[in-house]
Amino acid sequence: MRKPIIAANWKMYKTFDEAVDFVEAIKDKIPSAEKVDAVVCAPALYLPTLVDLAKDTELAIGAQNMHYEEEGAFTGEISPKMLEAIQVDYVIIGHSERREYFNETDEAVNKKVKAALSHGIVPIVCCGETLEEREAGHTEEKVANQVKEALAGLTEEEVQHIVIAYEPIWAIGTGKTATADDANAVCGHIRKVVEELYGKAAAENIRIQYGGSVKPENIEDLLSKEQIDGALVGGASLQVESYLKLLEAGA
Ligand code: G2H
Repeated sequence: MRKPIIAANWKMYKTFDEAVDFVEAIKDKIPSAEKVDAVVCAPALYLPTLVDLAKDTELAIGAQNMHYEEEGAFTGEISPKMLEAIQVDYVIIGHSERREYFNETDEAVNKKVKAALSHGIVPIVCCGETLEEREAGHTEEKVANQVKEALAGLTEEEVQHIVIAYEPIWAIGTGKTATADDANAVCGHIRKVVEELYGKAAAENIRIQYGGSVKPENIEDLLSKEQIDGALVGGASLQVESYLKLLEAGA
């Protein structure tokens, strides 16, 4: 059985004080990590403080992006070595907003996935189709290609440690959610792609989240599906009550 993983993606929201208050408010109310992995992916600026606050609790802290190089002349960037040094557990890689607004390519995503793994950080690798691609019947092909490119060159062992987030772009922040059956079908297709590339064990162990307007009202339906192992949540992860309800649904 795969353990659900519910990850908050705060994006570029919350001041420092708001972030600290949020973690203070939830840290002792999180369901056991034996039942659900609870993650908050916060703005980079807040990571050391939040990691410290979350120490000895069931909450894990993640970054929303990183560079693939260890260090170098890359003004404004943050490296996997830096994240590892402050004990960040997860990093979101290849979110559609980064692909769209920051020209992140499949090749860069692949380098970042490898860099995260080599620094002991679990990458949450995002994939998903546009509305145009969905309407043209290209959803499966699009996500299969993104997943193949993102995982290229990984070992069977490494693949089992990553998390994939299927996020149809048309469902992000729009209030439109894929139906649970549609999301389940695409997650199942992604698992099949992983099986073709890395075998049955890797496919059975890899966790695949759904993301895109997940909220307390729809998460139970999504998580009841066999192929969906959790959620990557933006808007509904910003309020304490709502995030705790999402975690309860996963537990
Ligand atoms: C998709 C998701 C979080 P939201 O980007 O990754 O955001 O839940 O607001 O659609």
